[in-house]
Amino acid sequence: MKYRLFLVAALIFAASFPDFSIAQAVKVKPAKSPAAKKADPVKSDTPATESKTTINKAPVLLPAVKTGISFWSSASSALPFPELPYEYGALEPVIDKLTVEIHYDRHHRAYYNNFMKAIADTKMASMPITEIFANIAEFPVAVRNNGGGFYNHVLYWENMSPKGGGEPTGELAEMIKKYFGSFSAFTEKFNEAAKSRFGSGWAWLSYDPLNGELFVSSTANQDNPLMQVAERKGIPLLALDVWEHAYYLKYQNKRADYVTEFWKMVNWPEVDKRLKAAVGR
Ligand code: MN3
Repeated sequence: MKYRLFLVAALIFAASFPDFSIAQAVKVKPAKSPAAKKADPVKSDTPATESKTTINKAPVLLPAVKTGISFWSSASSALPFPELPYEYGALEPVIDKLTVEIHYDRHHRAYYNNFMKAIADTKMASMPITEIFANIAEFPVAVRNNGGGFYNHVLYWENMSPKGGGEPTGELAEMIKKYFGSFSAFTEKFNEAAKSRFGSGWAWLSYDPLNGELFVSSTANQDNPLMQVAERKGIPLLALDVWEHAYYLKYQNKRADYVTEFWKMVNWPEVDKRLKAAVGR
């Protein structure tokens, strides 16, 4: 029933933006109430990104997260800063309380604040963030870095849970087996992507709507698979932040240990929800 509503909304949305692919017509959930808190902008550790501008018109892909597709499909300037879905110390001992607090309340919030500043009074203010990502080569690098930083961390926080860990079940488990051979082969591939990303960046499990495959990739800085500049584009299902700020206090230079421990926190039901929304079921 609600899917019919989603479809209508998606069609209206698509009609408003004729350049969009209907691939965006994925499920919409109600957005959480805005909970943006004011905070002093904190200096971000976002580096200048070397702008590799491969012009390739990607379909606009709307990912599904708890914050909902209606959340991401609204005008970017109207997006609130989502609340952390648990307490700062909830991921201990895998990720320590101070790291989560600094990471969420300073780094993530700074990306959000800087993104809002970068799009203010521009045509981007009224564009959904996914549309900005799909055309990212046209926009200033501050939008790429801070918009990516804002979006990526929302997925990261939501794809972890104090009750996380174990293995996925159902369709997600079946697709992982189909495309990677086994769950352990998948985690090995993902770990390798996370560990071998030179410098700062992200590791991803994504769904490719063009052929229905799952794939693992990594991106530099705050790029993500929704961006026009991504080597392989898809709908992000699982995100792992491998910037040093995500793990350094506890793990220091041992990124591999952080990556290994991450699996204990993965919120598989959330990842499964993203898959279902991406596939369109
Ligand atoms: Mn981070």
